[in-house]
Amino acid sequence: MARKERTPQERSIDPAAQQMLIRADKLGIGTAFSRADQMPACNIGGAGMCCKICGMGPCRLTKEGHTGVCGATIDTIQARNLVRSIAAGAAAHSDHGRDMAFTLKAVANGTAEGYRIKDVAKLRNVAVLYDIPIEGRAPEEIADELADLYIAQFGQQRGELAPVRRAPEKRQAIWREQGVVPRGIDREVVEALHRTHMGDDQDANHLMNHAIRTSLTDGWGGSLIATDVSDILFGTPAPLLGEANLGVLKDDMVNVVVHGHEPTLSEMIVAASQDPEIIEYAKAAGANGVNLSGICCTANEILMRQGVPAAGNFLHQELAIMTGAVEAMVVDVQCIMQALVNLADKFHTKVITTSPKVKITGATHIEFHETSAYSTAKQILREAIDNFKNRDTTEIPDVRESLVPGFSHEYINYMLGGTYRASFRPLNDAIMSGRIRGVAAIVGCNNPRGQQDYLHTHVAKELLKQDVLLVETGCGAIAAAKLGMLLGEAGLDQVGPGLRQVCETIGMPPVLHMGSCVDNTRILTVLTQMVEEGGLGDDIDQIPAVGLAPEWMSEKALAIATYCVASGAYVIFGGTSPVSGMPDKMSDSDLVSKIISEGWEEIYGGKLEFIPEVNEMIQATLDHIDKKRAALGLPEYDPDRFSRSGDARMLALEEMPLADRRSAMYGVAAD
Ligand code: SF4
Ligand code: MSK
Repeated sequence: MARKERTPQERSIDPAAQQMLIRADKLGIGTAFSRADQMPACNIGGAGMCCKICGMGPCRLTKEGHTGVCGATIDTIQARNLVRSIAAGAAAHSDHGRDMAFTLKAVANGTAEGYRIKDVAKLRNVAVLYDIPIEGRAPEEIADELADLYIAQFGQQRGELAPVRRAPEKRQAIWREQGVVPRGIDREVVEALHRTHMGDDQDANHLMNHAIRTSLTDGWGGSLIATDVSDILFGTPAPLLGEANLGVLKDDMVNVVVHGHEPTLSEMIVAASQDPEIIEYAKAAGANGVNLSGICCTANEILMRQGVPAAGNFLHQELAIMTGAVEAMVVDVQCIMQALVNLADKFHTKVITTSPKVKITGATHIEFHETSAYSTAKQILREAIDNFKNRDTTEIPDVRESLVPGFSHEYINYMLGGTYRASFRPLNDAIMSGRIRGVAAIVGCNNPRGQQDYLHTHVAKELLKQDVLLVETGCGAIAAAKLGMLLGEAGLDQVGPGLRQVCETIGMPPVLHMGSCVDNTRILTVLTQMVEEGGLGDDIDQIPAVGLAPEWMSEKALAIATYCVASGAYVIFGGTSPVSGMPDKMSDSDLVSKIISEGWEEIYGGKLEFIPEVNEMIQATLDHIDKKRAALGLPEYDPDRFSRSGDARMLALEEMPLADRRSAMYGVAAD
């Protein structure tokens, strides 16, 4: 039976999204939101109890004691399904990392058109981590050796993945003891597929061990490589002023929206959009130039480094086209809905696929290679400009928010201690004193089965009141941005007194936007540096910290969760568990759920839980933080120990309406 159709307000808390959903209803156009309403979720598949890996099935196991035709149990089937998802997520992130490493190699060898090494300091710092000599060598020489080392991680067959050495020593020892240190990225992903082929690994515990090993190829492998190389080539992010939401689209300009994940093409499009030749071409077409914006993590990549506005997160991809004002949506890899092509047909938008790995039936394909990057970027922009004349009526929601993104781990280190004594000491001290109760990372996707952005932002607001410092990435960060929560000190009146004092003293916002989904590795680096700083134990699992993905939907999210758990974190997901196994109590099997929670906690100190109810999610976060504080012997959290801000400027700001506060702080014009 189809679910009841939800109202626009029930589908999203975002007024821009609501406006576009009303427009969709008026025009009789479907979206992911309406399709989610019409498509009942499958209880059996959703709980991981359906196996279709061989032609004797599909086998749907619905009762305790049921087995598949081959005799596979619910536990085996759930574990196999989860391992496959984690392998797919790790593969997606890692293949992104591989392409970045190849681009670094091409730049080092002068064969990549338009690129250069922008952050030589980061290149040198990363090279030193792998004992690559840097003294007296040109950046290209160092980059060439680093690229070779990184490329080798994918095909390595034996030994240990090199970046694993960047984890705390105690953590590395746990992984070695458990035999889960990855040998090579591709090897572990291939082995995950082999083990889960019909008639192979059929022991849930043994399968879940490999889930850990596979996920580590992502967090301490492919994703980490992607972040390192992106910083080296395009610059390590530092705070700047940006804007988010559909109101960043412009009626008088050619709107080009870049969507997906990789920064290689989007960085070139940013550069090409400022080329005088392209600006002239746009003017000749009757527009005032090219207006670039992003969706999903491509948005985060160019927002963090260039301040290019974000048109929105995952569920905004269709809504951007719905404005009628987008000449081209340029996509690379991951999180791209096939629905875009049909939707674009109803407007004038061109969907342009660019990756050799991704074509979508009906889309225009302009393949991108780093050897001709700048020329391709200009060709894509010309296509968009040529399409400007086909624009019909538009409706751009007048909704946008300012934000301050750009908190790389390097910048956080600098911000806390200053150039000459960069250190995590002030953060550790603030946690130890109880001014900051703990840290939470709110990351991950949107899911149209829930109310867009509600869980992300509600959890964030409640944790801030409890003096929990927040770091955010991916679509969660864009959700917070759209609600004005990444506005630096302007949001401090929403924050508990201790956290507020720290933010005012250091001059940092209470919600730090750390980048895209591959940049979750920045969070691992911060946690490692907090351990190295001392005072919060000798491993990541001892830090009062929690990871949350309240609106997750992708397999990449499951890979991220698993590598964070393996690294010692408590990770809470909203929505439904892919291994719940008990919809309507059809089965009592919960072995895999127990392995990923209690089982992993016993070994790794971290655990993965699925908690759909928002208040329970918040309470579980606070309970875990307090438990870790107590284990470290830190004072019990007491909000009354720290009084209201004494900073007169802050108190004056607090009295102002939000729009005035923004203009007072950033010179941003009030709406
Ligand atoms: Fe069914 Fe076993 Fe084949 Fe899975 S592997 S589809 S459980 S017969
Ligand atoms: S884009 S993986 S919806 S965060 Fe990274 Fe957003 Fe999730 Fe895609």
